Amino acid sequence: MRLTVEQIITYQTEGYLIVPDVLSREALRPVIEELEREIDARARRLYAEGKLSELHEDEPFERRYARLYDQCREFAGGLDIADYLGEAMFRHLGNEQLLDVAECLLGSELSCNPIQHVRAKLPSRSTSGEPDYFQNVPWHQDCAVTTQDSEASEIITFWMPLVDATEETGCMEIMPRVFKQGYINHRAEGGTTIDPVKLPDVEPILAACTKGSLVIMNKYTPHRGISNRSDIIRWSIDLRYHKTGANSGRSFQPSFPVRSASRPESVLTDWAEWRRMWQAAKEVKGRKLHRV
Ligand SMILES: O=C(O)CCC(=O)C(=O)O
Repeated sequence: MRLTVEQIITYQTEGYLIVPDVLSREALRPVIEELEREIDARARRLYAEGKLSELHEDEPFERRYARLYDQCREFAGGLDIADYLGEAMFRHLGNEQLLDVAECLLGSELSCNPIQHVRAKLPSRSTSGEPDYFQNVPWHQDCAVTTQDSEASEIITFWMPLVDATEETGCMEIMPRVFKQGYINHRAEGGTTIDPVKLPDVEPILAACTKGSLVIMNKYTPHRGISNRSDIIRWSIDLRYHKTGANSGRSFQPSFPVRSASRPESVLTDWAEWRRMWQAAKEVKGRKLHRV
């Protein structure tokens, strides 16, 4: 899928664009099945350790993780992209449909940025009283989670839900046009968040979209994830792309070419190599990931 000129102009003037139905259910299936296998393996491990009394094997992807978390808080964490480094997820980073869209905005020399997450936003009834700023992300600009030396880089966020993202399940809210102001000061309290004194007085839009759609954002676009009032998990993946050669904002983590018109042989297709790069990066502890 290519973006239309109108969509490109909307992105360039609003600082965000919602593109419906970029990925089919079939295209998302390998990533979902891989996550299901990870969840199952972890459930069996905790069950063997006597920390779970029920495996909830019949629960679907939209519910199982929450049922297991309800039984054992240890179930949380460890399911992010750089934690389990799965092959289906690696292939997803280079998905041709996503790259066709990215190429419309960034050109044909594209790298996958290492700021990449899978999020299981639990129903808020499961987490009451336990603030989790990875699940309920407060107002921020994505540039605040990059190092300052990447200021000149265009880093574009690709956010995609693995279930329908609605006001009830906890989609994102976005402040349109504010990206034109550039970086706004952030604070570290309550998650990396825009200084409340500096928060723009702009009516946000609700970025509701169906499974397989894409929310694209400029790195200066303020956004937040609203809470999940439904009884299913709001699964999503957020990726970022930049032009090959630009500073990624995380130079100590692996970026790699995913598309190149000039040097197609430079594209990384070796899953094992990607794993090796991440494992080496994770050995180095104590790096500052956010600007504040
Ligand atoms: O998934 C969410 O609810 C928020 C995600 C987010 O803020 C981001 O990807 O930068």
